[in-house]
Amino acid sequence: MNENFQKDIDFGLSATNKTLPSKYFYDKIGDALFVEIMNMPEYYLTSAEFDIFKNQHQQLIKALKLEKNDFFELVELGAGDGTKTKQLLKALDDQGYNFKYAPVDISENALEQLKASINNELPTVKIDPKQGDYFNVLGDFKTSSHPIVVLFLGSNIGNFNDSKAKEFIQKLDHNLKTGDKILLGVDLIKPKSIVLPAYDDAQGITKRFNLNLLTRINNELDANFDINTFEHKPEYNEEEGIARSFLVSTKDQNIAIKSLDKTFTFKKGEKIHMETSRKYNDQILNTILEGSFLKISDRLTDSQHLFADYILEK
Ligand code: AVJ
Repeated sequence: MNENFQKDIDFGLSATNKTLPSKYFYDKIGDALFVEIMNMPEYYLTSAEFDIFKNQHQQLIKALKLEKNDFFELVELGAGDGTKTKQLLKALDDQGYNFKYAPVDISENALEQLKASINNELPTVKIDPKQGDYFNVLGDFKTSSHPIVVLFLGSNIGNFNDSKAKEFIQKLDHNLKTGDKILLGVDLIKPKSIVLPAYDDAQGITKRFNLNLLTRINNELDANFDINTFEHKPEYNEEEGIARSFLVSTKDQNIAIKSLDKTFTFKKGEKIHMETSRKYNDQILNTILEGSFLKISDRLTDSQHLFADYILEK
């Protein structure tokens, strides 16, 4: 991990347009800041998707075309704390569906907490957590004879640019059988006046979330970023439907990263691209699905039409 981290940071800061991978936001502090983000009034994504899971679980179950007596597996990629999923699990369990829940997460700690909370709140739900990178565990599905439903919620796919999203969908497609499904949660394209505040909150939590990666580089790679010399600047391009977050250097400066034995030069006003958060509609999703055997079979949105959960069927 640390070797990849070091390589990725070096690669990103050496580029003409500096960039850092947002997947490295999530250390212990980053995880906690993301929980704060999900609770911010401006961050509508989490509550909108929760609204779907809370109020439309029956429609979800119907759209997934599940059979009561046939055993199936719900695999959740990047399960987190499972707040939304628990709504669905409870409904399935109450109605006597025969299934097991397999949350996949990189964080062993997150999985242990999730398992404990499921055992406590939904003791009759079978849970089989898998620790690892999404793709390491994907290989196991293909050989399974029972139907698989993959949950990939929270607009996590939004962090991929379109070619990475396509690659991800292709890999998923290769690991699924005919009839298997994906429940894909995405943020919908909408006006800037709604999207931008979600990444530029009044309390400055998202700013701390971005700056935390510089602190992480300081701590783990022995660097000397002064986080007070970087401003948080998110943008949203309404035509494209893409939000991007940047940190902007407020002065000319050199940053030394000792473990790389390198110095990086920043001009005043120079940006580091920190994160991409792509928003979707049917057309964009269909472009991503092109070349795979996956088709959109249904779509549920929250009462305000901010967020969508798509059902993709192979
Ligand atoms: C977890 C990737 C969906 O892009 O909206 C929240 C992460 N970044 N605020 C998103 C995030 C800044 C989030 N995703």
